[in-house]
Amino acid sequence: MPAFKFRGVDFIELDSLMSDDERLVRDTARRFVEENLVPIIEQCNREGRFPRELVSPMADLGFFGANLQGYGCAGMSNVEYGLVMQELERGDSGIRSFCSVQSSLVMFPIYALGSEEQKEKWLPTMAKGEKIGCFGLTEPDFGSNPSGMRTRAKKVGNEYVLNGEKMWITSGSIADVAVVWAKSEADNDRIRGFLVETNRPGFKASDVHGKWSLRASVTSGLSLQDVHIPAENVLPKSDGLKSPLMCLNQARFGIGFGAIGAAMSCYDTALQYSKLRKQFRDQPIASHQLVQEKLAWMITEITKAQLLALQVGRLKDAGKVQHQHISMAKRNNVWMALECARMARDILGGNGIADDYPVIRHMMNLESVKTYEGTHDIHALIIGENVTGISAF
Ligand code: TGC
Ligand code: FAD
Repeated sequence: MPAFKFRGVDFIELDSLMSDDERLVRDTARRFVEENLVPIIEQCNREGRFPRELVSPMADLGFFGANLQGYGCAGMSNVEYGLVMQELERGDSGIRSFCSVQSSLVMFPIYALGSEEQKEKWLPTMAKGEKIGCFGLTEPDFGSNPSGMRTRAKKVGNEYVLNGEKMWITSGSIADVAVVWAKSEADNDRIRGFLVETNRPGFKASDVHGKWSLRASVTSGLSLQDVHIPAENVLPKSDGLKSPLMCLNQARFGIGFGAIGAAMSCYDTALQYSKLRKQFRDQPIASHQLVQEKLAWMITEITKAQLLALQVGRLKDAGKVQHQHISMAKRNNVWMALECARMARDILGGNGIADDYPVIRHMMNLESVKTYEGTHDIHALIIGENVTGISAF
């Protein structure tokens, strides 16, 4: 069980900027995490086990495809969806990852780029958590630069035949369906999205072992060797690299909120610990100026991150968000959370490296979050390109 009970972090009455519905969604997700995830997460992390038993209860709360309308989805606003991500990541980045992939990287492309038949077939069962999805963009030789991908789709009669390798795929080996991005020979090698049922001959998922980060999340390599899929499995509205990037906007937005959750967990743990731990003249370490400076830095940066995420969410709900806004939220808030985790780890001293406290797990997880969905530096270049008009990739 956790050392301290989480008390929420709201320094400047941010709750007053939220509607009753938004607070209700946040508090419901918070209670779910407190009651269901927090009690088991350290053990899952030790065992390197994804807590699959939480999929159905998360579905019951409408977490999958939460900000999509119809097809059994909850129809939440983007801010509400972000707050769910924040609370899940307060529990563990790996569980938020699962939800990001299911919602933003599999259900969203089907919703935005799919045919009516594809939507009817997949969205209701995915919303219920009965089917699980994964998103295959990254390849062994193409991470930050997915446009170079080698995976290919060849049209043969009424089928496509897919060949290629994907790497670092969240939920790969537990997925029922993979959204695979491939160059389509029939479309002058334009990148298109394909729905590949994972039980098709020639499809193989092999888990990555030895991870020191996101241990409660499944990460796999995918191999596709002459995988035949019916022609109707192509996402009809997918066209070029902008299609997967559109999906990444949704997931990066969720991370912009999610990382705040991990930071809040680290800050609140460090604050409570610092008031109890005594060193020198029987005084709590919270009474030392250097410790206070760290706590002040953390609460200030968390507050700035909360404002940034909320405004980006408001823009998204108003249909005005630009992808560079989302890049700023992802980049800043993950960096901020990782710095908070490192400072909290420091404040906990030796206890900071043990899983009696959630801090070291968040710190290790956030190293992945800094890298996936566009690395910290790639997002700097996206913002840099936007403000200068010059691409520096
Ligand atoms: P570039 O020429 O700049 O763009 C190609 C086309 O896309 C358009 N575009 C976007 N559209 C929508 N949203 C965005 N964010 C967009 N960014 C660009 C662009 O206008 C262009 O459109 P058009 O009409 O001219 O074709 O492409 P580039 O090859 O130079 O690359 C740009 C770059 C580097 C920003 C992009 O490749 C990139 O974002 N790289 C990072 C890769 C990445 O984020 N991979 C993530 C993999 S999935 C993952 O990590 C899941 S983790 C899940 C979890 O567990 O939570
Ligand atoms: P590289 O692209 O090789 O980058 C290495 C370093 O070089 C980075 O510091 C980067 O910033 C820097 N760099 C690269 N290009 C430039 C440049 N032009 N200028 C300056 N610096 C540069 N992918 C999926 O498709 N689906 C998933 O579900 C998924 N889940 C993941 C889960 C985990 C746990 C992890 C770790 C990754 C996951 N990924 C997934 C892959 C992830 O998106 C990539 O790891 C990420 O995009 C970076 O690619 P890379 O690892 O190949 O690093």
